[in-house]
Amino acid sequence: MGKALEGVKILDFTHVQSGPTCTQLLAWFGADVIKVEKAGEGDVTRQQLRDIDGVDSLYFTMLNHNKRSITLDTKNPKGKEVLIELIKHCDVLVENFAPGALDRMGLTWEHIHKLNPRMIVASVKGFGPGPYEDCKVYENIAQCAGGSASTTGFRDGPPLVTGAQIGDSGTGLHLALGIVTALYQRMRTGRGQRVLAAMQDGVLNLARVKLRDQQRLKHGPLKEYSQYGEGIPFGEATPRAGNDSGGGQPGWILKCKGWETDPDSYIYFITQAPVWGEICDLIGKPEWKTDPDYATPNARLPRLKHIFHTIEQWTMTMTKFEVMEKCNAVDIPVGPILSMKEIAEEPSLRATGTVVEVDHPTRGKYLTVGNPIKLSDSPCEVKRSPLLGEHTEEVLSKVLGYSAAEVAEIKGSGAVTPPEKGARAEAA
Ligand code: CAO
Repeated sequence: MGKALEGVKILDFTHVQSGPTCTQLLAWFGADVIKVEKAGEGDVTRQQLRDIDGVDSLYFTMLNHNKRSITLDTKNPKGKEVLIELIKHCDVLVENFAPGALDRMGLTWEHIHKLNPRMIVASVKGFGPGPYEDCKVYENIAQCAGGSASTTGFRDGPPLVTGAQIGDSGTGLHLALGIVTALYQRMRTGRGQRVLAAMQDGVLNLARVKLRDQQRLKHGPLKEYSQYGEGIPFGEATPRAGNDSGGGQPGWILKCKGWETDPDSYIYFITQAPVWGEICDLIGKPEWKTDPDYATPNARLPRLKHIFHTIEQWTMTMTKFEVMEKCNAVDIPVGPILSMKEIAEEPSLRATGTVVEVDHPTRGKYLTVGNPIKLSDSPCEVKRSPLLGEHTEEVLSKVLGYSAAEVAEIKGSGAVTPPEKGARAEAA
């Protein structure tokens, strides 16, 4: 069976997390992703947060599956020549350098467009055009500037960042959609275009419901926020909402049996209106079904704290999985708080390829997150990340068509470095 993006060649000039997330997805869909890394050093994450000495970090391996790696010093004249050849051969250039870095390499949009009018140039930047466009940005800066941090956490505490990498991986996802959209448009126009995904914009897109609430505030208090029931006035901006649900069905995180010793013995419980009767029966409060203080969603809004406290007395008598079983049996939406340990060991996630075990020549076996998007006609096999420069010769000769003498000349110029030992051993 073929792959959706078979035949698409990506010049992957990305590093750290945001860009590599995007190109990894494209590789999983079948694109040939050629990662260009600094000669001798490679993507900085190869060495960051290392758990095993001398071995590519999990940070790197988990973001760079199914790619080929070529080392190239783009500041060396011969290296620049090779880069230009890659631009001519590829369909998409993806980069997430600091603002201006690509221009400083002499690769302005105008120049790239002249070299290859079909090429799509896709960039992640911290901010879009405006006062901050020249700033370098990392994950948590984007979470703060995109409105997520100010609306995350508890009302009486400081703003909080989330564990989900919505600034980096979230923006990588946005960029990937931009790229396939531009490829689709290119089928009609024959022309490449620029694709920009700014991290601030990506986070704001994911925090869209909080901008919704900002505008609703003008018309009165946000009744589904628990501070309403507690009689605490709202300020001028969307407040932090603790574990309140961001939608129209109130929810909260409740303790389950064992919470005193297990930090993840909790469940998210949603009091969805259509199953209110079932909730009342389960928790032993059948009278709430007809009591005017509890019978309708509006009547319940000022009493949410008391309601969730009462439900919690029931959830605390069972494990989170027992609560889930009882609630799902009558269609009440609940979500167990799963630890990363539980997720790593969950057989159903292994069965679907969402959690995958991969073998690596220098690291051995490790777990990774596979492709979360499943296509029925484009199966995804997760292949280990490349060693630094593992495919340099292969790309020079097979993709760019350099002769053996030309490859030797490029190597002699210092534009590329020899592949890592492990890569040589594998190739032999
Ligand atoms: N050969 C030679 N030089 C190379 C090279 C190569 N193969 N690849 C990159 N370089 C050079 C660049 O030309 C640039 O040099 P100059 O500054 O002299 O022009 C330099 O390496 C480093 O690029 P950088 O500024 O992107 O790297 P940094 O570590 O200083 O900044 C980061 C990192 C992430 C803050 C910045 O890249 C950034 O803001 N990116 C955009 C937003 C983003 O993606 N942030 C998320 C990062 S986490 O996912």
